[in-house]
This record gives sequence, C-alpha cells and structure tokens, in this order.
Amino acid sequence: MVGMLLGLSGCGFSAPEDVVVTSSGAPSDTGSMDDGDTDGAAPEADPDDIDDDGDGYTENEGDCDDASATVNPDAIDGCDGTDEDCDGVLDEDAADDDMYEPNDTSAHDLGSVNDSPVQAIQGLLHNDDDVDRFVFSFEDTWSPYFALSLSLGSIPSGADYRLTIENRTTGETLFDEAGDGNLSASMTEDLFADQTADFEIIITSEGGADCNRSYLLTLDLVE
Ligand SMILES: [Ca+2]
Ligand SMILES: [Ca+2]
Ligand SMILES: [Ca+2]
Ligand SMILES: [Ca+2]
Repeated sequence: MVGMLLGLSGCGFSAPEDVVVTSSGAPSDTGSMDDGDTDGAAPEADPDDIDDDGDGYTENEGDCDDASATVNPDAIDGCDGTDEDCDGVLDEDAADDDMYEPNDTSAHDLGSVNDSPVQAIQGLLHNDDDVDRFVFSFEDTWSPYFALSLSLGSIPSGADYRLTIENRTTGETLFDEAGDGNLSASMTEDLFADQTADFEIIITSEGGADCNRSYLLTLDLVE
C-alpha cells in the first residue's frame, strides 16, 4: 500500500499526514496520527507514559496531576481540598492531626457524665466519609440531674451534619437528625430512667464536610 502511495505522490497525490518521504525514499512514521499503520516503525511514546513533573509517576502509573510533583500516589493527603494521593478520597490523611482519631471505628471515650457533667469537644469531619464517634456513660442513681443537653454546633456553613445518639446497651436510637447551624438533643429523665448505660454519639456529614473548620459538641448535665 505504501509503495503504491509513493508511486502516486509523484503525480500530485497527497500522502497521509503521518507518512513522509525521506531522502532515501523510504517512508517513516512521524506519529502525528494514531499509530495504526503497519510500517514496522516503533510507535511513538504515549505522553501518559512520560513523568512530566518528575515525581516518579506517570499518568498511566496513577499520577492524577502530572504537572504537580506534590500530587502522586505516594503523597500525604493533608487538609487542602486536593486529593494529593490520587485515590479519589479527599484529604483523608488530615485525620493524622485529629486528637480524637481513630474514632471512625473506635469511639473516643468521654467518660462518665456524672463525673464530668459539662464537656465541650472541638472535632473535625475530614471529609464526607468521616465518622466521629464518642461514647459516654451515665449512672442512673439518685442524683440532682434530670436532663442531659447535648448539642452539635458550629457546623461549617454550607455543610449538613448528622447527629445520632444511641444507647449502646439496648441498641436503641434516641436521637437522629441532620441539619446545619446547630443540632440539639435533650435527653430527659425518661430516657435515663433505669438506663445506667453507655451512650454513643455519632457525627457524620450529609455533604460539605470541611477539615479546616471544627464543630463544637457540648454535653451539659443539668439539674
Ligand atoms: Ca508525574
Ligand atoms: Ca504529579
Ligand atoms: Ca486522597
Ligand atoms: Ca489533600
């Protein structure tokens, strides 16, 4: 086929743009088109096989930004709104700076609210997949307390967080609401009656989690 094209080129016929005629008269492949020819020449390099930013990874090796050496599969994915390690999960290594982690799976123990009736916790949801769990115990003995006010405030603007409170002993869900701004639960004596138990607070995001902006969780056992 090439031989026929060369023969015709002398008669004003245009060769395909990826074929040039060399001084020796042999065709060579410039690679300006997909290398679907059969001329035997080595195919040109795939640009996605070239490590443009010198971070050790090409696009085909998982570098999702080959113009930035700080973005590659080996990077630490800190809190900056960029998925530096190219795994599709945003800012997950920001959890390393969170004193309450790893409370996704192992709840952070706040102790007994009878002993510490007022508590304030500044926590962070690193991304919309983050789950923050806290556990506290309550002993239903004679006491001057009749209600526990529990509030999740300072939810970042534009975000919706969910507050869930469960009785760990019975598995009962006592409170479960999502919203912005502030979420408040009041656990009255009804809920505590004969419920010397561990309670779990679960904070999740419905969207807009911000690893730079902490929420404020407060517990206030009131008389
Ligand atoms: Ca690279
Ligand atoms: Ca890169
Ligand atoms: Ca990531
Ligand atoms: Ca990041």
